[in-house]
Amino acid sequence: MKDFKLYAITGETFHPGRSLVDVMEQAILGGVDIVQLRDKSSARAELLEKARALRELTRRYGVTFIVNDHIELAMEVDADGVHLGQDDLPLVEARKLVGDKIIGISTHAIEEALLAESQGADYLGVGPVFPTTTKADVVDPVTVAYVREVAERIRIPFVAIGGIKLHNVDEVIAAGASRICAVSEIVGSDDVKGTCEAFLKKLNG
Ligand code: TZP
Ligand code: MG
Repeated sequence: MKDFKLYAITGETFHPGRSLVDVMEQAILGGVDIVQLRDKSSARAELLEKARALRELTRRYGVTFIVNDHIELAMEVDADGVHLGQDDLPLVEARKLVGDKIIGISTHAIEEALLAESQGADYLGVGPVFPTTTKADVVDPVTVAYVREVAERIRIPFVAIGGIKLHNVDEVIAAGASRICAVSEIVGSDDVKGTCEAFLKKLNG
């Protein structure tokens, strides 16, 4: 997959009154290179509409587009890939459905990371690094110790996620992360573009 540094996930509850496409466009203008549609509440028709709109937006800017959970929706809109958690369809089964599209896997422990790598994941999510309220039923924070362990033992790209803010991202980078994902800090910002630029400045150190 095309390499990336800053990964933004949608979170519409963080930007009431601003449209999904406008907010994600600001993120792209700020330098985000992956956009993920993550939406746990919309019905299928609405989800499809959002996926189509974000596919059009990301294609226009040459940005990678990932759909969370919904493999067949990802195929329908020709997303670049899917992101799956430990309780979603197993990677080996998902691979049969998506072919060479990107598969990202959320991991919370090194055993999960090693397994996903050996089964052909394209990238790993590593988190939640810090406490977060963005995700319901989230597992306990994995802390930067897990980031460090993954940085030492995993060869495929990984992205740190969960409670990452401009004020704590330095710790995550110091632990070995060179790719960062954030939801609330980016899409809930009054200055989405500026926040992304500030993250990238830190990542480019
Ligand atoms: N997966 C692990 S933590 C998380 C997801 C989707 C939410 C991260 O949101 P935030 O607002 O950046 O803490
Ligand atoms: Mg999932």
